[in-house]
Amino acid sequence: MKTATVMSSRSWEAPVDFEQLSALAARVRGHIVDMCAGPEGGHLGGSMSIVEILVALYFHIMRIDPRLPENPDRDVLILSKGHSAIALYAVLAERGFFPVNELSTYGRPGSRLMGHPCRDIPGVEMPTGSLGHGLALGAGFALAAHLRASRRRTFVIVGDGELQEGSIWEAALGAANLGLHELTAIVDLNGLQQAGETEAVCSLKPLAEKWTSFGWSVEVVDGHDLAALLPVLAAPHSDPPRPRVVIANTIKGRDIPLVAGQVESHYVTLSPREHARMRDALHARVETGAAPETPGSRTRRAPRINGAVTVSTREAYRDALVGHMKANERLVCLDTDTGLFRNVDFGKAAGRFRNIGIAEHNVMGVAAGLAASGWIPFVNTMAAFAATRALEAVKIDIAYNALPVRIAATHGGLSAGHFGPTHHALEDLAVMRALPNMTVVVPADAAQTRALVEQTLTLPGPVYLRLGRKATCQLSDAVAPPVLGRLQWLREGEDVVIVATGLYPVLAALRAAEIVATRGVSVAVLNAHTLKPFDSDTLHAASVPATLVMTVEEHWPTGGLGAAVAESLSETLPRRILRATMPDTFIGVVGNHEYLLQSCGIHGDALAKRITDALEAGSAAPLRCSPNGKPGSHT
Ligand SMILES: Cc1ncc(C[n+]2csc(CCOP(=O)(O)OP(=O)(O)O)c2C)c(N)n1
Ligand SMILES: [Mg+2]
Repeated sequence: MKTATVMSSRSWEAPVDFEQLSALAARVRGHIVDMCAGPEGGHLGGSMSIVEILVALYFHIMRIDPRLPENPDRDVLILSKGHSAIALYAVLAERGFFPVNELSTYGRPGSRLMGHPCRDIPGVEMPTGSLGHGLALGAGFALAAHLRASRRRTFVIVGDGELQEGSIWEAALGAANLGLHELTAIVDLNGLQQAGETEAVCSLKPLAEKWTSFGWSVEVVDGHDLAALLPVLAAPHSDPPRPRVVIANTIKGRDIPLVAGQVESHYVTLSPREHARMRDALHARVETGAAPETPGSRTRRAPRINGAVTVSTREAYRDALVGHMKANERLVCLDTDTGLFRNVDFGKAAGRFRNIGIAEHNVMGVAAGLAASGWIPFVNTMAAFAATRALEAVKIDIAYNALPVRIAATHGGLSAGHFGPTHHALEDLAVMRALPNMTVVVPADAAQTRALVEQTLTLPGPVYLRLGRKATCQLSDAVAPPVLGRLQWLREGEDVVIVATGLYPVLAALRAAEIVATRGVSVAVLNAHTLKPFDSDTLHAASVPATLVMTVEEHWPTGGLGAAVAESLSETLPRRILRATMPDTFIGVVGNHEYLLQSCGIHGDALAKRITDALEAGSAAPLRCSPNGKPGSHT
């Protein structure tokens, strides 16, 4: 096998062309700004802070060859702070892993460049985005090199806010104990996380001493100074051999006027004007391939949804909670650096809001302790992290003890859109339904969120509230308020019953009902805003005259709404059930929420086709209208 000899000839011993590296860094910054002007925007601040680190690694330090990405002796980089993916994409493209003009596809339907890195992208070693994973992954790559006596070096870039995750410190302890001296962690010490200053949220001080006490050798460096960075990163290992951490002082949003050093740089979607201003400011006169589309020129391949887009369920939750906290002194709000409550005025309830930091498992334990002491904690996190990373604490500390913790889980289902699979929550309903004492609620819109948050306030046990990300149209303008624990009738019908959960599945169900109604099939539509406890009474009443029941949800096939309906009907009223879910495969597609649902068949036309196909297949004669408007073969 060709190995080191065909690897990059670059090495620390080679002369450094600082001018070339600086020009590369400027080009990379230009690409980052361009990507933030795309339809979905991007994590600008944390990408700008690691530009020089990535340029130094990929263009001078790491032994890599884009033509041999699988070479077992290659050096490895894990971007543990995966939200800075656009910086990595820009550097990988410049380094030749894929064409530079592919960067203009970032975040768009059909692209492979999603909001967080995934393995389909040449040069990306491991998918990241859920913070706190990368150091353990890096330890694995380093251990692999140990086992085959390879010269491989492994680098892991972690955020300073990310250091609040307990898994980082388990990995740090473990790597030192394994003697992984070829492992280098680089802390992007930009002093900011999503919701504020890292020191204010959860102090890291004394940071160097912490790493030293975990058995690491520590170097502190200016993370934007290539002349300082290169020798530190190049040093093969410390003496005595230990894993090394490079604490790089950086500036979030570096070089970007108005937002440099500001928390506002965290995530931005640039208007064409802002984009032009930032490009000018960067003085980056570099060709980057296709120009980013302006918002007006986008084609949306989404289901047609009527109604003005107004407010998201997560904002409705936030506003409702703040109101309740002012009125009820037992309510506490625990945040995990979601940024949702940034600049919110809690008034006299201000002392009962705490940002615990990026520490989802920890926050569930804190919430359980508070609840056991008589408080009613609301925990804000993303659905993906609540249902998996924090699960053991949710199960053992909260659910088993039936404590009144409310888990407000944003970015439910596919609503994280182009952020990609690390941020999608498609198992959460199954997981939360499986836990004893848990109430599981999925409001379809803002008004339902307000109503259901209020109705859950007095529940003695825990509640899982699945929320979305972006503003949507509102269903409630046309329907009665929801009643916790009850299925909500949205449309009457007799031949088929569709039960849907979440706004887009509900809208798709209503559309499908309209379509098949034109063929004389009468369809009832029920909104399942409460999945547990499940309202078998209403389901059964609706299903008695029907021959077919369909469920529609943003979830894997197992354990969600389809399962709840099947469990309920199979006990006393067996019916044929069609489940519209995500396919039981990894969804590597890039696109916004609506596009992803469309590609998984959650839209009116696809559902209508499944219904008519099923009815035709189940009947002796093809589907035909009878005089009373019902299919003749289904009497
Ligand atoms: C487990 C997990 N929790 C929360 C988030 C949401 N999130 C994305 S970036 C971010 C802030 C990260 O701060 P830091 O590590 O300092 O990186 P920087 O923003 O400075 O690049 C948060 C909370 C996440 N991606 N993963
Ligand atoms: Mg930071």
